[in-house]
Amino acid sequence: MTTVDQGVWAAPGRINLIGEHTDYNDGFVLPFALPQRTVVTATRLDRPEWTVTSTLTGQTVTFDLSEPVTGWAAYVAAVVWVLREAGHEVPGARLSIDSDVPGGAGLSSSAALECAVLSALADLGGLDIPLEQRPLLAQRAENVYVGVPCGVMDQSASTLCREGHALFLDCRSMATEHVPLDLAGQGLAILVVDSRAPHQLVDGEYAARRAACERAAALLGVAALRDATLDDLSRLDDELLFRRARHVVTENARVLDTIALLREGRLREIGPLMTASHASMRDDFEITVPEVDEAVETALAAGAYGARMTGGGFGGCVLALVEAEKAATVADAVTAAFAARGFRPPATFLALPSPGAHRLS
Ligand code: GAF
Repeated sequence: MTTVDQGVWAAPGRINLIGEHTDYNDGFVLPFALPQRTVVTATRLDRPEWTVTSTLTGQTVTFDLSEPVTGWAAYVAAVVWVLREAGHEVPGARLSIDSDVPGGAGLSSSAALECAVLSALADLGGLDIPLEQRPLLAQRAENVYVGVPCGVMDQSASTLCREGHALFLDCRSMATEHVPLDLAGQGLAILVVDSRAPHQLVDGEYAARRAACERAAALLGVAALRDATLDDLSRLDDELLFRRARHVVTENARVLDTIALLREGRLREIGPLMTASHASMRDDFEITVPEVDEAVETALAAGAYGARMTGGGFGGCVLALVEAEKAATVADAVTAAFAARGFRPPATFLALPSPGAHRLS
């Protein structure tokens, strides 16, 4: 592979149609990439040193990996680290980073950064890294270097998604199917409501959910909750573990039901599955907050076919499947409901299935 002196690369944020907290249980997810993306302008250097500037904050960080890197630049250092660890000769680089993926909104701004940097470094160095290996590398960078125990969904979506499609991913085999998601063709829209309730994966709750799932799987004697049935769960004496596991088992089934409908082009009919997913996250997995519950209930009352929180939880965004012509009415209803409850005004936008990471110039 030939090296590149400089260029511009982009990787998107994502929204997840359905399949939450299933990825690290070897289960199924169905995200699609957003138009919002992180853009990295990069120049190769002739020494093993990385200088990273965030155009958002104006901060510049230089590192050579001899010392630990913390803060936002850790996500960049993590990618350099993981590529080196995988045996690649990573080129030094000057990187300028810009992004319109909202941070802390559950739209995968971290994965967008990792995947954009990975694309840039791979091309600058002429590194031969097949696309399908990149999500696992980026996930490992985040798990091991940054210390966030995330699954592989976000990095997969940011890397592998295609315009106009959702990505059906089996997180055990890493098999993918690009499922057409022709919202406009069916007169539909996906309205995103950013509740603006802060969301933070590193605060322990995410790790606690993951640990509970692993404990449940161990008690059931299965490799992962992907392998458990609802009947199996009756063997769990601990009521909390039972509910955590029930979320995962039922959520995997909902992803498969959703896929079956999408393959037949029956988009409107996925609404009840989305809403059931939200109820499961609220009642069994206990990862919702009043703002996202309000957004879901109001969207449904205003005519959405289905609505659910997306991402790790404890804040972040809700997506609602609506008739395109009703999107503004539903958005206004949610904004009014937030005002009535004294919540911060939400941000709303329509989600368009967009391409995964690629070189811009
Ligand atoms: C976060 C994680 F990064 C993902 O891996 C996934 O677990 C998601 O929360 C919940 O579905 O985005």
